[in-house]
Amino acid sequence: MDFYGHVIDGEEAASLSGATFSSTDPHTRRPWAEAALGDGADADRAVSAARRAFDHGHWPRMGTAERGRILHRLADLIEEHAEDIALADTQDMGKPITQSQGNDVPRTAANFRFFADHARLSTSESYPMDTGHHAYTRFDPAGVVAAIAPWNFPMMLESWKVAPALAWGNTVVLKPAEDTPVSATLMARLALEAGMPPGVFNVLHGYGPDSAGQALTEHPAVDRITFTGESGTGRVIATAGARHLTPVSLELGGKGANIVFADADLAGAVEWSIRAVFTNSGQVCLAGSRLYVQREVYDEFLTRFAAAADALVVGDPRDPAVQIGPLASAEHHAKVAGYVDTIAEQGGTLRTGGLGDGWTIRPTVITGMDHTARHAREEIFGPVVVVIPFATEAEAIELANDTPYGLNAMLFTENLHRAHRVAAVLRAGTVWVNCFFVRDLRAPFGGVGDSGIGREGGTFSREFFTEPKAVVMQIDPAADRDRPRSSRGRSAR
Ligand code: TXE
Repeated sequence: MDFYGHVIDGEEAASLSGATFSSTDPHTRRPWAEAALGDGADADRAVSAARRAFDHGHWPRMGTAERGRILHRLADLIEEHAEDIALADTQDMGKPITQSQGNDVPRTAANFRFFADHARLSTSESYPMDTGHHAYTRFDPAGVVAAIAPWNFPMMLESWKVAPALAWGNTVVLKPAEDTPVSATLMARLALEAGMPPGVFNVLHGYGPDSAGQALTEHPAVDRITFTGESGTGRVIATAGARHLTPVSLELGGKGANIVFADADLAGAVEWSIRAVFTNSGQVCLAGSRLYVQREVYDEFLTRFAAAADALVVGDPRDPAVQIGPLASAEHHAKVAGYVDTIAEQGGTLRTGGLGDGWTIRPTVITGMDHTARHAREEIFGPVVVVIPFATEAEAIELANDTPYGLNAMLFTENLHRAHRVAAVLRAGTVWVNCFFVRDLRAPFGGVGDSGIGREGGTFSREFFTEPKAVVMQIDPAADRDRPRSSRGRSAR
């Protein structure tokens, strides 16, 4: 089995304790890679390296163009190694290879390119003052960023944190999820090859509680914590951040409402709804796993939707024909299987799907279930959807908003007025109209309620990963002198 170490201060390293853990391939259900198992001492080593690189190194002081060149080179290398990286994520967590290669790797490279350019081209506001002064804003890097990532889109979600943090001149310690350690080490190796100075981008492997993750979030030398994962874990991490008043950005779970109105283009609604719930075998925080369909088209939609779900190819995720792979781990499979086993108990009917071979769950469509049932309220994080009819627009909005989550929602309609009207009142960080998963990296991304705190993307990432600073400069001493003594130096605004 190949070994994947921490990457600290430009060196690939074993843990100080020598401990390791293995990653299991969910298709074969056998270990396929080994990684260093970090603890508090390793976290301290990684944070200290990042601290030194920030306090004394060249990276935070480099121009954005120079940093950008290195980040673009990294994006090129990621594309050159697309096959290996995609296979690593697929073997680590079972996602179909067409998705890791067709979506995750290109989006990872795009994230590095976008944030490199965004930092370089970004402007800052300046305020000419009537007092003969001029105020302007600087966006100085925040310092050491701890990035804690989940396993569902390993490298892609890691890059969504790492790319803006680095582009804005921070140094980073990334802790990938324990289910998916491999691509993080690959990314750090490529960063060094791209010319990133040692200590700027470090990778620390290990678990969360009482392990590397917890130690990282509690470390006093960390200046920002960015986390994607479960809402409960988000609460623990927010508490850890509070101890040192470290700002946190939390992208947490979701239970996306997907509303199909009777005036929708039904073929399009079926196609997008299939993607919305079965992409990545349903292991997506944005999954449209509550599907509300207007009564007039309910039967027709359901017939087409269930047939399309049934037609999805389940199997070995390395086979390019396969659309649904196994779930990421035995534990996660047990959780999702628990929901499948209790469909009848919760008043539902299994329209199609159910348990598959090994750790797979076949695309599962549930009907007849009340909106208040567990399956319709809790984040299942698997290929399981509850389909519920509704009568009016007002009812659809009420059902969609009746959730502690608020990451995203989808709606399908051909009525322009309705599209804007409903999008405006849905309580969610993102609303997709007649589409799903389409992202503009300049737009805010994040959730409300139990789905998180803060937004990232474009200037929203800049806000989080920098310390905006106001500089006020006297430009015209005469203008200040001419003002009454009592108001000198005070803003006219
Ligand atoms: O998440 P965790 P898990 C949801 C999904 C899934 C459930 C559990 O419903 O079934 O969460 O998945 C690190 N201090 N999502 O257990 O625990 C951990 O090591 C510091 C939604 O994988 O949140 C890993 O790197 N770090 C989600 C990361 O947190 C800690 C994506 C995520 O693990 C920590 C994934 C601690 N105390 C799961 N505890 C989404 N929003 O997309 C854990 N970690």
